[in-house]
Amino acid sequence: MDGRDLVRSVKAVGSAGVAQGLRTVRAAWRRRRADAAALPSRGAERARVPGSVQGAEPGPGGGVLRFDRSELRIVVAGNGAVFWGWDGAGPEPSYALAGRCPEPDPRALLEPDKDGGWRVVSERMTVVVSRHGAIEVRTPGGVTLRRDQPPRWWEPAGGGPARWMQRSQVPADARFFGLGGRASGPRLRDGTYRLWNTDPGRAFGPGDDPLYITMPVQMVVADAGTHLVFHDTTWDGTVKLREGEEGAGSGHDRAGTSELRADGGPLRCWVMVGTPARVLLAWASLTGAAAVPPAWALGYQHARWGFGTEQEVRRVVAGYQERGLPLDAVHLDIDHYDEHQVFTVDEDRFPKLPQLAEDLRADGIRLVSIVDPAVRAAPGNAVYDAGTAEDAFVRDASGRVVRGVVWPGEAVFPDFTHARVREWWGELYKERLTRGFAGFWHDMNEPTSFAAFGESTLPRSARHVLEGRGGDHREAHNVYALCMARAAYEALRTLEPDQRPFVFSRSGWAGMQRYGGTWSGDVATGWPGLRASLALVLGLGLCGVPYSGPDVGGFDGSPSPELYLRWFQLGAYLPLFRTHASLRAGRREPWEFGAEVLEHARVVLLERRRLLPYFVTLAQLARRTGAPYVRPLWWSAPEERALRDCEDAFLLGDCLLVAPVLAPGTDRRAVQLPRGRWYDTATERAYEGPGQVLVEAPLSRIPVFARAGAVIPVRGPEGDLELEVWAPAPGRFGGGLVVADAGDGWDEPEFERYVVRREGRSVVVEREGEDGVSEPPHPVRVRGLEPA
Ligand code: NBV
Repeated sequence: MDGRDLVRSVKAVGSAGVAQGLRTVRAAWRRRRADAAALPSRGAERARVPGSVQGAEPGPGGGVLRFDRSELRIVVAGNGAVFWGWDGAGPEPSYALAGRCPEPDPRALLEPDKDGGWRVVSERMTVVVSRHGAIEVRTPGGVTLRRDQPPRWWEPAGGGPARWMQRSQVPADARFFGLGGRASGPRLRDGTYRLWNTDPGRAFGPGDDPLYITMPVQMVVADAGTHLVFHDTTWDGTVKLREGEEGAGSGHDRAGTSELRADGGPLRCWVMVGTPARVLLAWASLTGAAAVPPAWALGYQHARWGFGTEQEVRRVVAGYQERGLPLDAVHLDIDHYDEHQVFTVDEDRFPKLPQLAEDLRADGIRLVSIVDPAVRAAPGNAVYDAGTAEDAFVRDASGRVVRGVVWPGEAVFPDFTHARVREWWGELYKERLTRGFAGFWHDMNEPTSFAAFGESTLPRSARHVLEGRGGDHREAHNVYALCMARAAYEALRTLEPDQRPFVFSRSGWAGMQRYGGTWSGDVATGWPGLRASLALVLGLGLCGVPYSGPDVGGFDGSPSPELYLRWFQLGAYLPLFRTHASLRAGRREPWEFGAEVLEHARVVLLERRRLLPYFVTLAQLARRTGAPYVRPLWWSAPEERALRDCEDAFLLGDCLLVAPVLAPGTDRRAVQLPRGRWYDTATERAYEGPGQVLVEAPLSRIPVFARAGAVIPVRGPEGDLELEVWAPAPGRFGGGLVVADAGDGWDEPEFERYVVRREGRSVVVEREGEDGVSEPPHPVRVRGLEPA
């Protein structure tokens, strides 16, 4: 490290100053030394491929194929997904799977194929394995969706984990999505994407990769069909993507390629085939249903790093109330802690927190607390003392507790991969509940530990329990936050059994939706950051994480009034709608940007509140079906290429199409409409898709379209549920599902199904039940009918 690095590291930790800077230097050295001692360099490596197939053993749902130097296990599961694992890898254990692996599909059989290969035929796909171990996934109609070449391994001659590589081909027209939260998406362009959860250490933009959530989950969309592939390894790795090229009818297409390299872990994967909806349903059945946030977490939330005092919180809340602006939650950041120590409160600046929480609660506003995993390593700090007694903290290979540096200074890290530690940690949320907090915001859990040089995380050699199997940070890193979320979620279920927990986490991994959602992290203030906000939400949704949203206004600096407003207008249609900013950033309250912005922001807030029942419905549907609230335009028509390439608009559920403004100086914009009739909700003017239309996008609003025939549950003026129904085109039908709010507990809500038909100049709306149709139990307002 040179002097410049030192200066940078001191700056990076801001006001904590020089002492903290020096700690980060020491921590970086410690990290380097620990890894050098415990992780021998790989040395000479032997490369290996499977060789030729020697025999097959059919089993339930598939079977095992024996190759010269490896073994391949294939199982088609009852949910339609197919699993295969090399070198004897089975589906379990896995951090991604929810509970036990689905049962094999007894109808899927392993049979000989031509040229000495084998195949497994199932209802949704055919998997063909060549004599040398190439694997092809075909649609039931025989079209190839993916072809994996035989994998390769590199084994260190002196023992240790084998690295591996899997190269795959996809159709020339295919587009890639997913891989966790990628700021450059949602369509993943050619490039190399790393699989290692990373705090970029500064506000990020579309060019920054990787970020806090990485997942080996790819959604591949092609004319021939959509598939999701999940390589179930938590180890560091990369995915190199290259989109294909079509030879314009010349017959010389170049296939798209995806090349996955992992530093270790089993070589195993799951593939799901079908429509996007089917694929995500299968993914959810594999990795778990998404937690449904309490209704208030589907409202508008305001956060701030640096409220500083209770009075300031009250002042800001009063600012919303005086102006008649709805507000559902306030988030307290690390500055409310006593010297940045988790599970403490600075009693001087926040002397009556429970009172504050109670007062806010009386006004319908919940308090949310940030929770950082790092614990200040100082005897006398109760969490440190208890964790030490509990032997809860991560140790290095020689048995010493690993020390890193985070906000509270020298810090230690709970090992969340240990059930006992999760239980201990979960109990600590009792303190938060007693203070009056109703929700939890997990930060810094990549995990981040500041380092003056090298990676800002724990040493790779640090030991983890990994549910009793034992291993090191190379394997545990990517699931650290997932396990932390599990600790909180499971504890909250016992601590407050009649409330659905609200947990959202900066980092995570496949399956994190079981415990809650996430947010953008420190998205840079600027138009590119605004675009990245949408990319992240869309990409995460396609990886099964439906609840997320950006720091509206961006994390750092000060957005222009225009940028702030456009961000606010977008944020209102995303699941997590939250303004937030850094300690030294400018204000983010809607009245801080002038009278005009305030008026437009008020409209936005009222509209979000009006749409709350629709968000409740979408949250329930996400739980039941795996479909994210926010979906790419190609969701229902992946074969429409113009939709596949559209990245600046999205579907909110089945009913709405939102076309945010993502560039300055805009007063109109082009919108790509999917097939069918769409109404501009502001003017009720009807447009016929598919095709592109140009619509007004004045500063006062962003274009939002409703699908003809849609039934949208909204909050009426008295707070009751109403149905907003958009007229089907003449001769057409419509309808949809509405899930009424059954409170923030665990009562099963009722799913109401509506059908809509057009009868001449009028629209008939009926509820469909087991004993036929009936009048809707809510007031109905029909929109979009052209005047007589
Ligand atoms: O806790 C402070 C911030 C928080 O406001 C932000 O939302 C997180 O993403 N936190 C990061 C740590 C400091 C980042 C510079």
